[in-house]
Amino acid sequence: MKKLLNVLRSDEIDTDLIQVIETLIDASKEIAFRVRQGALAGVLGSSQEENVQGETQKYLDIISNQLMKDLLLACEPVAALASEEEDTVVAANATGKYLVAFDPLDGSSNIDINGQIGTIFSIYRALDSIPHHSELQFSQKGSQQVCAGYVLYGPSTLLAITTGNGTRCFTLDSRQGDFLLTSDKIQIAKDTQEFAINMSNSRFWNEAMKSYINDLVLGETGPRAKRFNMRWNAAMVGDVHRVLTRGGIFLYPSDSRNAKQPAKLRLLYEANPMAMLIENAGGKAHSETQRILDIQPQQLHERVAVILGSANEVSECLAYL
Ligand code: AFP
Repeated sequence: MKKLLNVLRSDEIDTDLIQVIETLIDASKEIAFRVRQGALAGVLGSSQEENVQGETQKYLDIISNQLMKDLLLACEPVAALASEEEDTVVAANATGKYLVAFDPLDGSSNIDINGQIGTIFSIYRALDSIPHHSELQFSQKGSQQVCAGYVLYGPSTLLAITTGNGTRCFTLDSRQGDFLLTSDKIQIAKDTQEFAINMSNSRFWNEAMKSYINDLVLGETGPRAKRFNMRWNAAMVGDVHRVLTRGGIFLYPSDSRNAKQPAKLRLLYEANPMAMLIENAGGKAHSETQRILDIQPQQLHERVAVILGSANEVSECLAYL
């Protein structure tokens, strides 16, 4: 089986970008080790700290974020980084060419229950026209990403990655410590009978979304005339990986729970990287109003509604909206 490094080299990826990707992979291996140690490594439970999102930080959130920061700051080609756990942009190397945005540990609510969690990353070229540590560096549209990926800490440790020419999946061979190519050029089925949404929020959705989901639940007895199944991992990496693997539609729509915060998922280090992976696998990724990769970011930690997965099913959903 091909090793990740050989695949990247055969794709003639810029050597500096390969160095950034390798640094992210090294960090994910360290995180994977601590995740698998769990309670034995004393990394479970919550700190007394809150992050910029107003969320209580799990110890593993803090450890994972620090690991990623330490390794990326020491990686010459990295100009600046942005993290779900950092209030603002962190300047790295003045001569760096790349920006890295990441969610060090997505699915934190799953940590203490041994559920699926993962690391999501997104890489852009630094703009020479503005200072590297400026937040404006990260106001590039998702379509400007040069690389996007996630590492899923599940029964096996998987890497899904794209540099714009298809989405591939690699599996960590823990004996050798290499990620080996296990799925090349993933193609998501255009149709599906499986949806993923947190149904407990249904009374807070807009009427169009309520109608769309209601018709999925009606199955063969309703206008869709086919039965649907439902899954919800409460970790985007797990739900997106299932969609990449066997199709489906994943939704986190806007809702009225908090007028100041109608959406939950973050554009920079959740929606955009996942959208690049999904589109490179033949799927679609939209907010409720536009293609996610076309969104002009306004704020570093802004949030966006997400509807992604099997192309025809996403189109069906958008028709309701
Ligand atoms: P946490 O990292 O705070 O657990 O949030 C995970 C997440 O951002 C995304 O990975 C999930 O799809 C979504 O939130 C789950 O949200 P709910 O807990 O509201 O279902």
